[in-house]
Amino acid sequence: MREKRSRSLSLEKASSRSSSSSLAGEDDEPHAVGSSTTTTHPSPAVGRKQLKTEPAAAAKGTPRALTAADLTALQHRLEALEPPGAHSATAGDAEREALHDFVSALLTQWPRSGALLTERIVKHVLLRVRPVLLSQPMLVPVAAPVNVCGDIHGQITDLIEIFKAGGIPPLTATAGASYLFLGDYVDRGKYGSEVFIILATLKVLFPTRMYILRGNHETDTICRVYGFFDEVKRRFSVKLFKTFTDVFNTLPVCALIEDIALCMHGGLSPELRQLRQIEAIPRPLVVQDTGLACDLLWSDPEEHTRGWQPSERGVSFTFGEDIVERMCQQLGIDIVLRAHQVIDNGYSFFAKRKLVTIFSASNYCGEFTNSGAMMVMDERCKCSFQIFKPQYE
Ligand SMILES: [Mn+2]
Repeated sequence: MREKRSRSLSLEKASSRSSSSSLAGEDDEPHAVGSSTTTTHPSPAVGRKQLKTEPAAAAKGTPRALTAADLTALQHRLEALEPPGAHSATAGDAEREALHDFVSALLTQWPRSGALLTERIVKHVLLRVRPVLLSQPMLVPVAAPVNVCGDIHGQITDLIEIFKAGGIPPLTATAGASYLFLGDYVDRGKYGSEVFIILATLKVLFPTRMYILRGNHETDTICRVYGFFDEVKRRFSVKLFKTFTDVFNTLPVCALIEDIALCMHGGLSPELRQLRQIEAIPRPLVVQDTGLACDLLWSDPEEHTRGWQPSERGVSFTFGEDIVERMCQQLGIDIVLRAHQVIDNGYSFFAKRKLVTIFSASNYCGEFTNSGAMMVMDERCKCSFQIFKPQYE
């Protein structure tokens, strides 16, 4: 049996604007999730705050706004990095500092910093992150506090807004929330390379503060249809696309937050009986058209249905509220957190708040008017939502 968990989960309906306002004045009535106790703690302010850490460059006294010369100097440092290999199994201090400045520049100086993303540095980050991903389990344990984000799909400005709101993970292992991304970093949007490389670099720098799950788009065959293959071929090379997919095949498919929240990109699977089955999925994994891993990446909840039904996607299944309730009980979890479906308000509840869908690409593909959302789970597992209104570029 699994250990009795010491934490319970509570959800708050809350939202904030893309301005610097906090939650004050919003609906801060706490709502219980499942059988857990409703807390009466005041809502934490999760409005747009300052970054929890300054970029490394700023900490060292250099100006925050990098000049063209600064960017060129950083590019030279990146180009000079020794390729990962037998002589550099893990990143040394100088390399970590260069990677930190690289990711800080991408997040704070975009789009000027886009030129830093050369084939050489992309390959470097991909070779570095793969062993980090493989060193952690396929069902990766995550501690609260944590910010949980859904689909990004190459929309780098949404990713930048997320980190502005939640802070860039600090170098220290103790302060600030971790991040968990639920997959679908690439395809559709223009900047899949930037989005994935930013997250992969943060994974290399903060392996226990940054978690990236696999989405159904982190797959060779899907990328060839929905844009990422063309993006990488046009901007870099077909060879580099293979390096990307070698990393995709090592991404974990599920996370478990504080033993109470099971997280994946798509949803549940009729084959899932015990969490151990997820841990046992071998890597590198080429996702098949059916089976447990396929369902975790592809399935959807469906209102007004019961049981498992064939999905209109042509892959995997939909599941009703009865399935969520039964599987929460069977697996010993309070809630399922997933992404995979565009939602007007960025998030939505299902099955009496036993399942939450989180979608983080606002104004998705320029075709939807949806907001993006990030779930903010504090150290007591109290949850609220940060909403990102579309910016209509
Ligand atoms: Mn998806």
